[in-house]
Amino acid sequence: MPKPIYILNGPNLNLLGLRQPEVYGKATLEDVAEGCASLAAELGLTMRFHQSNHEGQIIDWIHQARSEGAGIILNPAAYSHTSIAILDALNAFDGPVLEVHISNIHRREAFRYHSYVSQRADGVIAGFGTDGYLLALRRMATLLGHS
Ligand code: CA2
Repeated sequence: MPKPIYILNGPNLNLLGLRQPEVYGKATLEDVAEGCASLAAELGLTMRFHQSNHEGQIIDWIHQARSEGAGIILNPAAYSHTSIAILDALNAFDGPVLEVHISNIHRREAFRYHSYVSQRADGVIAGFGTDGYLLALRRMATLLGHS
């Protein structure tokens, strides 16, 4: 059985589609999970899709992916800009890591310009709305030799 792609989402992304549609769009996180599941199946991949508002939980999923995951797609949300702990966890993971941001973090407040996670990411997608998750999955398939 091939290992799944871990698609991890950080704090407040459970509110996706419910508030600030002008920044993050109208799709809910459940819509994003469904879109990812159907594309993953098309690409011959399996996935585990998670969201947490807690840094330690995200780190625990990254640790789990060390033995159970083929790759990680991560929208760390605000932890992108603050979390050396998530960077350290990702540095202990051997497979591909892709970072996704729904909004273009470089066209927003200056405190969003820097992401600790980008130092480990094999690629970064920002400003493509929730399509960024699908683009990241396609790239993940290429990196894992599934396309
Ligand atoms: O653009 C992104 O995907 C972000 O990772 C989203 C984070 C933000 O802190 C990053 O700078 C960029 C915020 C996620 C909060 O999501 C919400 C969605 C709807 C309503 C309120 C928050």
